[in-house]
Amino acid sequence: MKITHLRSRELLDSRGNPTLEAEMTINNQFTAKAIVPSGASTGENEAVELRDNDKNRYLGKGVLKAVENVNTIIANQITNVEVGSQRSLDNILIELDGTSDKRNLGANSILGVSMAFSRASALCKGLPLFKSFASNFKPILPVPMINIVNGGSHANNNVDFQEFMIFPIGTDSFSEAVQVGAEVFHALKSLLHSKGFSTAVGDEGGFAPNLKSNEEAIEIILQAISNASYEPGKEVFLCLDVAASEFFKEGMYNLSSENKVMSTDQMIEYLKRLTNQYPIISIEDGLDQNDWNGWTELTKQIGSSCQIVGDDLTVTNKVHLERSIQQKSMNAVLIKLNQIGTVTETIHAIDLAKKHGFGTIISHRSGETEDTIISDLAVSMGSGQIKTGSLSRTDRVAKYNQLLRIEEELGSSSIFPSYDMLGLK
Ligand code: 2PG
Ligand code: MG
Repeated sequence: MKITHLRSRELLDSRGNPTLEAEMTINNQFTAKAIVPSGASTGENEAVELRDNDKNRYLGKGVLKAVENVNTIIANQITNVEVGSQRSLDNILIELDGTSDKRNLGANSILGVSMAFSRASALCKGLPLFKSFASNFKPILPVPMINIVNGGSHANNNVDFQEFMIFPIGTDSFSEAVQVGAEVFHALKSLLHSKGFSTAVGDEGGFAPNLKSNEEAIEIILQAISNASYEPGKEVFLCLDVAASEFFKEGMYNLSSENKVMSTDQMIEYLKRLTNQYPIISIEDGLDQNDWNGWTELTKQIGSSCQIVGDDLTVTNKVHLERSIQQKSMNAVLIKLNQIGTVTETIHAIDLAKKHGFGTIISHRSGETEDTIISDLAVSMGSGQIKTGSLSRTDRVAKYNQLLRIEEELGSSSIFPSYDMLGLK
């Protein structure tokens, strides 16, 4: 495969911030584009997203330098070069950048090119994208973690936890899970409206009502599940992204909506009580990204009955993932392409996690676009789970729609995971 053309441009993401699109042609014939997402509650150890910091444009958030890096440095290096595989392309990009966190060229420049290559090379090989990432394909659709209430740094309300999600794992297919999710979403909207709460949505399309506490959010979601005629803990479970790094200050967890300032042990007790009281099947970033000992204790205390997911802790990076395996810090990992910056390193993180029996959840960022590569990646890698926001806002719904298309294409051969298959109890 010869890369015959590469160019990049500045577009906007779902928050109205600039982001980078790369467009690549292979063999003068197969052209594909890819757009890079962007996070808000980013982990300290994520690969570096290059921004212009020019206050005269887009409040300093322009990505023209990153675009320029693709159009010059990267294009000069890879245009008219034969590239055998995703891995060899990504190795070229990693070497060209030369830093461990991609701060030279920017993870956004590198990832845009890496993702565009995934698409163009799949076209070239005549493979659907959802069959093109893993060497041995199994037709597994992911169970969606559907965001329905937003808090933390994704919303302008008093709720401390960042994401409250529903997990329709007790359904028979991906399309049924989406249907159940949408019915609960609408039931929640009516319920919030009847209680006089705002039904405006946050960054990921979930509602962002001004609830008094995290538990009030859980209670109201459980009510919405029942109102939609489903049974919490049977068809539909709850997942949380606590995003605890966002409210960890000077060694303490500050839950301002609940007027609580807690130590690590108290935070673990609090999360444990929530999992005992409510049908919570998964907790992401329950503790701060540097509270490694706390994570090991949290996993020891509740990991046998609840999925403990690392996001800021592991940032899709093999080094941190290896540490979490050694220290038994968690039993599942969130996977975000732009945390590490190439498709190959993302695949390696998924493979490593799977090898050690960890769950894998492919994830969007809070700043998204119409790009749906994560849907294809989730199926191709057989991740079993995906987190891609709510069932509103086109940047989120686009991912669900892509998965519905893939499900249709796979037909009766498609598999929708059960609790056992995902190792959940
Ligand atoms: C997260 C993500 C996505 P952000 O914390 O898991 O939901 O948020 O992209 O802002 O880091
Ligand atoms: Mg998270």
